[in-house]
Amino acid sequence: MANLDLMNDGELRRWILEQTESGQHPDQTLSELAARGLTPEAASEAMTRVLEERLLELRNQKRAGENSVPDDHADALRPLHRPEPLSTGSGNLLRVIDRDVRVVFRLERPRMVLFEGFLSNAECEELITSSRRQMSSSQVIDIDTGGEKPSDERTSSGTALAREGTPTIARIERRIAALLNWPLQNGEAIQVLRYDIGQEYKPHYDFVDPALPGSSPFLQRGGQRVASFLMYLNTPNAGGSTSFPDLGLDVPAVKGNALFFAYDCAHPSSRTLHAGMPVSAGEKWIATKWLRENAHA
Ligand code: PD2
Ligand code: ZN
Repeated sequence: MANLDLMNDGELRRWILEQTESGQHPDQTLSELAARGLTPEAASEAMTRVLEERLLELRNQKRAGENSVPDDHADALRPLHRPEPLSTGSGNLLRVIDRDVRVVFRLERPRMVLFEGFLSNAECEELITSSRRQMSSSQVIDIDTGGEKPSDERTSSGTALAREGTPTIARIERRIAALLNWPLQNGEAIQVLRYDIGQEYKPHYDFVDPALPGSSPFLQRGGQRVASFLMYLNTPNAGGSTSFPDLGLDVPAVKGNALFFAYDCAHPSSRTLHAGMPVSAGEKWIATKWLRENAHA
């Protein structure tokens, strides 16, 4: 890379686009900019401006019918309309329909909030008891066919709970919809997952890559995923945190807590790479609700 000091705006723009299009992680591009003297704020501002302008350019090209770049590339960078949790105002407590929920922390990019006491002990226990009998090995989406397949990346077992299938499920789903101000119909069925010792979900994104052929059936039913809502149903004896390698953040699994995070686009620049860390003692139970752009019938 040429010396940044000697680069004009156009060269800087070209360089940022080259790094991004070659698949370089945005954090790496940001650190290279910082290493060459830009403050973190200026580096982040330059990246955001360049990528947003490029996105606009791609959209305009598409509209003008001169789509010389593959459609799907623009699709991954398309800004997603996503849920925004209720605000607590100046405190950290929220009344969500029937429960007092406490905000433990909030992050701006990616948008993430950890809630304490989202589920009662009785709700956690009921979800575990009603799922225990119907667990099977967890699967991942098959990017070639759009079906599902087992994977060494995800070694838990799980089950899906029909939307509004019991009064408890319906109550929890209404609470999620109210907290996130997002239609209940735009939520997938809750998945309950169990991890035994050594089981994990290796780093992954929860959205699908629109460029891959297997993503079409997934996207046709409700559009892209825009956010994840993870509810911890027990506190494992050791291990089992949810970790975000790009953020250096590790969220411990604590019974009743819920972790929300949203993706501003279906691309690694959303900084939502995350993993379910291996359980090292006891077992871990979670319930996950993924939110879609549109109704998920
Ligand atoms: O179990 C978890 O903590 C976890 C972490 C990341 C679950 C998922 N992702 C998932 O089911 O997508
Ligand atoms: Zn995940």
